[in-house]
Amino acid sequence: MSQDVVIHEKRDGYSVITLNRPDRLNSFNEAQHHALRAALDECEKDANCGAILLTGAGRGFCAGQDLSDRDPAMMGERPDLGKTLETFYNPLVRKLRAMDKPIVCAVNGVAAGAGANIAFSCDIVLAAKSAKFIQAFSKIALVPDAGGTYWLTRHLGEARAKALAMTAEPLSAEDAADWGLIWKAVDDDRLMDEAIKLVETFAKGPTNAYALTKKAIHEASSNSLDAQLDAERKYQREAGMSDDYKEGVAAFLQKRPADFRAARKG
Ligand code: T3D
Repeated sequence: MSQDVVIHEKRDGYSVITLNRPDRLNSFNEAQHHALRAALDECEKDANCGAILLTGAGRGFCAGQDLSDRDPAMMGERPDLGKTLETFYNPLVRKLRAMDKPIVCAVNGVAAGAGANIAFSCDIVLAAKSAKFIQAFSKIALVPDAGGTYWLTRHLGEARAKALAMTAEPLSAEDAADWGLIWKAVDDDRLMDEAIKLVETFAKGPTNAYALTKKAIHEASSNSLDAQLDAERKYQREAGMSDDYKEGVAAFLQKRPADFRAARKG
């Protein structure tokens, strides 16, 4: 029986999606792309899913493209990698970015090539202290993809972006956190507990406000201050009309914890 290359567990208010090809460090073949896309589509449509946790099985998070599917000895002609990006990696990054639910990524081990950049495409990245991020592309004569040139340059600036991409030197989880590329590096044995705590908080939280916050922050990197103030006005107007906002303020005034999930159910 073939194993599930992606495991999708639906829990109370959130989903855990685990890349599951541990013997290949969860590198992507087409089956894993399709399964991950299906899991994310399901989360998107599921009103009971308020947050997503993405992680990897075994000792790695994801080693990018499965290179055994690119073996020159097996391929008749040179591959059109632009096509594979357009078919698989680009839609994946766009989907993670546009998802209206928070996505927490728990990087449990090495994240290399597109695997690193898929992690950076999530909203909040926690990594085990033993994990490393490797822009492995230059080792096989490729260019960083899955948003790598974007994330590295935005978060780190050109100097560090170019050095990481051109040397393929591993970046430790702690340096990634110190450099502002991820949220936190945590002790290995604490990683899943911390990540679950976070998604549980998001699952109980104001889903629509999170979605609007994501949009506003994404727009900030290309907006002027004026345009950003306008965006904040637009999103705050929408947030202020929500049942979640009514519940948040009522709970504050009544000195009790807010119950957004009950408020949304009416
Ligand atoms: O092609 C397109 O469509 C374009 C898109 C490209 C996106 C990309 O991601 S390109 C970059 C592809 N990824 C890499 O180049 C990384 C390759 N892997 C590594 O450099 C190393 O495995 C790591 C640094 C990630 C980890 O090293 P280490 O020493 O901890 O583990 P290992 O022994 O190298 O790997 C363990 C096993 O996983 C091993 O198999 P084996 O010997 O036990 O049977 C290894 O071959 C396999 N593995 C690791 N990465 C990949 C892989 N198999 C296929 N593809 C991989 N990417």
